[in-house]
Order: sequence, then structure tokens, then C-alpha cells
Amino acid sequence: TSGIGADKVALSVTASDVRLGMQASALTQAVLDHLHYSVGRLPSVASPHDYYRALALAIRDRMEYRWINTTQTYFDLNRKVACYLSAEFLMGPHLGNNLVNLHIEQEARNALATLGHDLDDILACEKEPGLGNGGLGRLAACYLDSLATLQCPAVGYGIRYEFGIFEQEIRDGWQTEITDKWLRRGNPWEIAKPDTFYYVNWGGHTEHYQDEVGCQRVRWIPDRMVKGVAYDTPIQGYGVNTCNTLRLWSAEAVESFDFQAFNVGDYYQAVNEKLVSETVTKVLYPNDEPASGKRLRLAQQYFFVTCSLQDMLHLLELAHAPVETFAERFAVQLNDTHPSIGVAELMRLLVDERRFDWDAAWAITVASFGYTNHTLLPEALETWPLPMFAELLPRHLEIIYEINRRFLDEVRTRFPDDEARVARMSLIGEEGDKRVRMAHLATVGSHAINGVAALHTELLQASILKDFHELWPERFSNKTNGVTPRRFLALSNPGLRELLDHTLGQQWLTEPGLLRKLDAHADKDAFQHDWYAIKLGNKQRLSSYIHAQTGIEIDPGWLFDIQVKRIHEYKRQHLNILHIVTMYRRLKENPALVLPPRAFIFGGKAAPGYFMAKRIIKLINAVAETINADPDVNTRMKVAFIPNFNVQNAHLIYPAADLSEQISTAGKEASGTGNMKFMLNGALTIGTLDGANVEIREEVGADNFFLFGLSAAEVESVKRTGYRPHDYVAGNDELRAVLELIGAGHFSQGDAEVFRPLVDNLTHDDPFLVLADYAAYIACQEQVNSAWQDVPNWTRMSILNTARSGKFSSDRAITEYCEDIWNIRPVTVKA
Ligand code: GP0
Repeated sequence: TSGIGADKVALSVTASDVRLGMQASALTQAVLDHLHYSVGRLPSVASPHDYYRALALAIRDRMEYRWINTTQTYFDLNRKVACYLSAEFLMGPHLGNNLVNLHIEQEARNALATLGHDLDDILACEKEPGLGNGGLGRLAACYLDSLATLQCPAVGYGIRYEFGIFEQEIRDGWQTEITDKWLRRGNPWEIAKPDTFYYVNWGGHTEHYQDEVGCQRVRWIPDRMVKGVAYDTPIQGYGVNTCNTLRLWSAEAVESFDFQAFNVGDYYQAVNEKLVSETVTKVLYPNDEPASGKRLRLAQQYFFVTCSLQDMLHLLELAHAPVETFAERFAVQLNDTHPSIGVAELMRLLVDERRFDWDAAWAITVASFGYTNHTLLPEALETWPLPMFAELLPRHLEIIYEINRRFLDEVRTRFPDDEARVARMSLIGEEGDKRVRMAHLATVGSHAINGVAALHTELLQASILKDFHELWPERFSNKTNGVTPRRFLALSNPGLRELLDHTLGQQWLTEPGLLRKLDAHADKDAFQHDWYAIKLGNKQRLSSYIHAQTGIEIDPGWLFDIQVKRIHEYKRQHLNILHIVTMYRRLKENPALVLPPRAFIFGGKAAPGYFMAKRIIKLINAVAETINADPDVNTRMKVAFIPNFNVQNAHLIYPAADLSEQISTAGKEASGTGNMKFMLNGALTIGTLDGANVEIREEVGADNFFLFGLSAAEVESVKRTGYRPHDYVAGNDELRAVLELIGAGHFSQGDAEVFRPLVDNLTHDDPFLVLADYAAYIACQEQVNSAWQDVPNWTRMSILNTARSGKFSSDRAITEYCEDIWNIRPVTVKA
């Protein structure tokens, strides 16, 4: 084989080693062996899914010794490990990614061809582990890829949900949710570790007692217990031997001896106990951004966090390292507040169980934890009602009170006579019902707090964590998000990858700064020609997928205008729809209008209980149905909603985009990461100055970015001075007509009820300033239309977007975390 990856990765495997060889012949044999020994099928009757399993197992074999070796290397060298605690890991399909990172796609393709199968058909058999909602969970997955590629010691810790994010089906234009049975046909990527488990307690009460040396201590007498069992998945770095671990915890009933004895004759109660225990990791909460406030959710959080922290303590023990060195061995990162109970839990493990004194334990805790904030939206900030918290985790509540008492003393010393500040900063919120404020717990318990884009970090420091920033400015920093170019370019856009390899050499995949060299090619005819052809091919591929999924036919030559992300009012899919309906009206009124043809493509899930978001999906589909069926307009515009947006179909979507819609209300989208995936694949952005859009525009240059709308500061001032959306309706005939058309049922067979709540909300309330930005958005879309008509210049801008996307590699982001927060250095894992 050729290529950097193959040379590096395959170092110790000899050409004749059939069991682990990377050549096509060895892979062919390995697939046949697994078909026989693991799947139990004759090749002649095996289904594509059987081949998928056999190939997956053959590839896993090829990672296995790198994986064991990586763990052993970290252990032997006593290296500090980054422990990324996240309630979500949206990994996407593993097989294709592992082939890319091992640099053996061609070999696997050839091996399958020998067996009469096409690799792409086999890849399509994988049911992706949808263990996340959206941006936050996918970010965690990109970070694991970068950590392994950068050869950094790291473990991802999370929850092995039996049901991941629901599958979305569209029925009569409405979203319906289907349970995600991703484990139904097994999961070849995980290895269960039934002997790696920890006990997790709930409920009960606490007792204060004096220990043998006369110290006041506390013991927690819980009244329920479950077991958390480890399931490990290998995370292969690109072109290196490093293969890190994603360790997910699954809840099981405790089969205690006593339990058996006490339940003689009560078999049904025993079985019920088991069912109840196992519900802890049953299902992922499908809310993106709004916090769910459910007891089971808190139970999930505590469950995976205590298992992970106990695992770290256990590893210290195995290394004969004193617990005092915890913070030198582990950098524990909190991916949002979901794992923030870890601050109280580490204190409990150290103070109650290891008998540390409070101050020593607190020093270790703060030195270990870092906290990443992902949102400023008030409805997304986690708080737990005190009674619920006390019932589930009584000891942790006491610990939080003690952390709070000491912390507020510090605040009072620094800011005397400022009780208002003390109330604002308290870990316990007292407005209305008393609640534990998890963002405050995470902040107080961490030595480093970061936002996920420059603007977001500024706003974080000026708004929800302002008081904390005043107290500890040195703890705050920005870490702009990033995405992995391995999955989001090499794997999903093979045409572009080949052109880049050919133009730049393969190093761009790990040194994305090299993409800048494309600048020099952006004006060349031949290069533009190749670029355009690749994009067209990607659009053909997406067009076939859309046709197969929805029956809608889209001409690949049209402008592909795409908005894919969770459906949320702040992301303003409805602003996009208002533009579509505006164009529809203009075409109906003036058939001679010159308008370059466009496909408006959407995708995204709505939280099942989010009334407005579900109605927005219905509206998109209703508008699509009307427009796609209307010969007056359907030669110049079409609308499609791709059902069940997930990582797998994202592979087809980003590479096919001409225009990326990033149109959230300024100040509301913390960063966005879809915006980066589009840019990397050469889409131009139409967007507001929000989240990472600001930095995207800085990198690509204002001339290559379609900017519109109010700034974050303007949004705030409009709200302060009293926003009256109705004024915008009254002052804009076209907007009024568009809203009336929707409200009157033009897109709903005359049903004037369905979209009434949406239209009323916009005209009376409009919390996300859709109407305030409408005119600017329409005007900006007109600029898009003219720019699109100049094909060479559009292609040039497309090239420049890819060329200048290097900053948004998750490798850059992870390097910053390692250097500024974790103090973690790379380790070479030998073959
Ligand atoms: C933020 F608070 N995000 C949350 C949450 O609960 N879920 C979630 O996905 C997202 C942000 O909305 C983001 O702006 C950001 O880029 C991402 O977290 C990762 O930081 C959308 O992509």
C-alpha cells in the first residue's frame, strides 16, 4: 500500500500476516473467516449486513493490538490523561471512518469486490450509534478523533444508551418519532468489560459520626443501588498507532447475595428490581438546549459521572500512585453542565471515602476539572429543584451546601456589603422554588472555564458568568470549536479529497493550514473546472438520495441552499421559509422574473415536546408540497425536507452544498459546527454575526461571506427599548402578504388553523427577531442570486472557503485545550 497512513500504521504487520494484514488479500480472508466463525453464515447466503459485520470485526481486529498497546503505553509512562466527560457522543458510523484513519479504504474496497460486494453498499448497512442530540454530542466525537490523531492520552466517558436519539419519519408533513433500536443487530465496535464495573447508589439519608481519631465524618446510607458496567469502543487516530478508548457505562441490576436470600419466593419482585435498575441507561433525552428537569436525567448524570471518577481512582490504585496525585494524572473536562455533579462526587469520594480533609480535597477537585459552557439560553441552563435533588443525592446536597458556604465567604471577603452579588452567585437559586444551579457548581469547581467561540466567550463573561469572571478572570478562556477533516472531508467528500491530495499532498489532513495553498489555484480555469465538477457530482449524489427518500426530484445544476441542524426558533428555520414564500409570491406575480433556480433543502429533528419546532417542520413540508407541485414555479424553485438528519446522511449533505444557512439570532448560537463542515466543503455562508460565523467571516474575508442582520449588541438594544414585531409587518407590504398567505392556509389546503400559532407568535411576540431581520435577509439573498450567476467567481469563492477553513479543524481546538487547560502532551505509541 501507499500513503503516509499505511506506512505508519502498518509498521509491525508483515506482508504475510494473514490475521492482521492490511492488504486486500488478507482482508478478504479475514472477512470470510468472520463470516464463518463470528457471523455463522455461508458466503453464498450472507446478506450485505452479514458482510458488514464480518468486515467490521476484521477491521476491529486490526485495531485491537494498537488499542491495547496504547492503553499500556499511557499506563507504563504514567502519563496524564484527558477524561472527556460527556452525556452525549454522536459518533456516526465507525466503519468508514476507521478505514480512513487506518488508510485502508482501497484495500477494503478491493477485498469486498473480490467477494462480489461494493464497499459503499456495505458501509450503508451500519446503523450509527445516535448517542447524542446535535452539536454538543458531535463536538465530543470530533474531539475524540483529534485527541487520537494528535496522539494525546485521552478517554471519552459517557452513557451507553440502549435507545439513542429517535428516528424521525415524516407523515403527512409532521414529524413522528420512532425508537432507535441501534443495538438490535449487535454492535461489532464495542467490547463489553463485564469485570470493569462500579456500584452506584441513590437515595437514603446521611449519618454524621466520629471516626476512630475523633474526626467528624459523614456516611451516606443509600436505599438503592445499581451497577455500572463498562463497554469500550476503540478510537483510532488518523495515520498513527494511537488508538484511544470511548468508555460507555451501562446500568445493570446488582445480583447481591442478600438480595437472593431475602427474596426467596419473590421472583417477580426480583425481576422488577432488575428492570428498574436498567432503566437508568435506557434512553437518551431528546431535548437539545432546553434542560429536561427530569429525575431520571439527573440519575443518568450521576450514574456515568461516578462510574468514571471511580474508574480514575481505580487506575491510580493500579499504578500505585497516591490519590494526592489525582490532578497530575487526570484532566477532567465537563462537556456542559451535564456531568457537573462530578464536582460534588469527587469531593464525596475524597472526603467521605478516602478521608481527605476538605481543603486538600477541594484543591484536587478544582485542579482537575475544567468546564465548557455551550449555551447562554436561559431555558438550557440546568437547575434541579431542591426536593428532587435531596431525595436522589442527599449527601451531594450537603456537600454542595458546604462548597457554597465557603465560596460565598470568599465572595463576601472580596466584595464586602454586596449581598445582591452573593445571591446572584450562590449555587442555590432562590427565585421561586429553590434550585441547585449546575453552571455555578461547574464554574466554582473548575480551574478553567471556556466558551466555544470568541463572541460566545465574550458574552458568557458579560452575562451569565459575569460575576464569576470578575472574581476569577484568569480562569476564563475561549476555545473556538472545530470539526474533524477526516470524517467531514476525507470520508464524506472523496472527490474533493482526491483533488486536495493531488494538489497539496496528503498532509493537509493533519495540517489544515496547508489548505491555504489553494488560494493560489482559486483563479485558475482548469482548477475551477475540476472543483465545479466535484461539487456537481456531490449534488447528483444528494439529489438521488433525496429522490429515494422523498420522491422529490432536484436538478443538480441548481443552487443547493441548505439548512440542516436541530429545529429551534433561535436557529430561525422560519426566516428561511419566509424567504422561500417571498420568492414564490414574486414568481407567481411576475412569471417573467429572472431568478436563478434554487433547491431549498432542510433537515433536522425537533424535540418531541417542542410545539413550535414541530409546526415549523410541518410548515416546511407544506410549503414544499405546494411549490413542488406548481408548474408556475417548480422549474425555478423546489423545497425538500430530508427526513432523519443524522451523521450518516450528513456525509451526503455537506459536500453537496453551495450555500450554507447560518441565520440564528445574533448572540444565541454559541458556536455552531455545521457552519464549519459546510465551509470545509466549499459552501458559501449566508449568516448573521453569531457564534463562530464571526470567525468564519474573518478567515474567509468579508467579500466571500453573505452577511446580514442585527448584531448581538443591536439585538439586545432592540429588546431593551421594546421590540414591536407588528411595526415590521405594518411597514413592509411584502412581509405582510407572506404572513397572510401562510396564516390563511394557502399551504394547508385552506386550513387556517395549523400555522396560526406560528404566524401569531411572529407578529405578536417574535422572541428571536425574525421579522426585524427579514428585510435584510431578503436583500442579502438577492446578492446571493447575482453572485451565483457568475459561475467562475462563485467557484473561486467556494475554493477560498475550503482554503481558509483550516482554523476550524478540531485538531487546532484540541491543541489549545491540551496546552491551555489540560497540560497534556502527545505520546508516541510504538508499533
Ligand atoms: C448547546 F447547550 N449545544 C447546548 C446543548 O444543550 N446542546 C447543543 O448541541 C450546541 C450549541 O447550540 C452549538 O452552537 C455548539 O456549536 C455546540 O453545542 C457545540 O459547542 C450548536 O452547534
